[in-house]
Amino acid sequence: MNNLKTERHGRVVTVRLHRPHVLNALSTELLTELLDVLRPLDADPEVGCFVVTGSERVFAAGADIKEMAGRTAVEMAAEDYFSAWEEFAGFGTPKVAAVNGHALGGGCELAMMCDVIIAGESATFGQPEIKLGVIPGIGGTQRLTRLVGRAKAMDLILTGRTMDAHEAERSGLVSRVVPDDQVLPTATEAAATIASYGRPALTAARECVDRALETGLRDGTLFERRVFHALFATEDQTEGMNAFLEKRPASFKGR
Ligand code: CO8
Repeated sequence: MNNLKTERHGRVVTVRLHRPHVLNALSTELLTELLDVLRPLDADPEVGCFVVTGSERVFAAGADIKEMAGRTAVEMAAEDYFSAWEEFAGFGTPKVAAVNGHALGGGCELAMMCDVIIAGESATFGQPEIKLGVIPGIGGTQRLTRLVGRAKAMDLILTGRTMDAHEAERSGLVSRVVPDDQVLPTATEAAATIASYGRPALTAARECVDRALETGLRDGTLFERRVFHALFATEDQTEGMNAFLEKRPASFKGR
């Protein structure tokens, strides 16, 4: 494990990207390690939430430019370069990004693959790939546009400029902006709260919210209603509602 540091506290697993000499550039090796570490944890019912973070200076400065620079189009296509990020995006475990410093290119795209983004006041976000003669390639043109809208996405992607944390929050990219030294504590607290709830309801909520980005209102609300109905087949629904009526904390079992 050269590129990551992992800690587990209760039901929360925190993964820290650790390639300081290249500002946490997202190499294939780092991605492979990330997936190898998180895959078994994603299948572990005792794990309720992941926190992904970087250092005080940088979340991640994008894909590893040195690794990519000499590649040909044929090689990129043959390897389906970076398709493996889809596995990270698709993990069933909720993910909170704790962002200090730069979240650029693939770093911004990694944050957008998380369900919640907590950013420090000094964090910066952007998709500067145009400056390298390419475009975002890990979902940036799609996720950024869905999150901040076409006008802002075009501005960021075509100019390659960065936005500060407050603009990112106003634009709908970031969930909360907090003082820099509060990023990890806030993200960890949010993750612990999320991890205390039942997985069936969390999965339902995540799928319904994400569905809103992909479907019309009529289909989306129907999907939501059917999923809502289905949750009444879970023990967690019975427990959650009974606990409320009995004025006690709920104890969810994820069933
Ligand atoms: N990849 C590799 N090395 C990097 C990267 C990177 N993305 N970013 C920084 N580094 C290295 C630098 O080369 C430098 O190394 P060295 O010390 O050996 O010269 C070291 O990290 C420190 O960087 P700087 O000296 O540049 O630090 P500064 O504080 O001056 O600047 C910045 C910080 C502004 C973050 C600057 O490093 C920068 O602009 N980095 C590149 C940001 C970028 O362009 N990111 C997008 C990359 S492309 C991408 O993510 C999408 C790819 C899509 C893939 C598609 C697949 C199908």
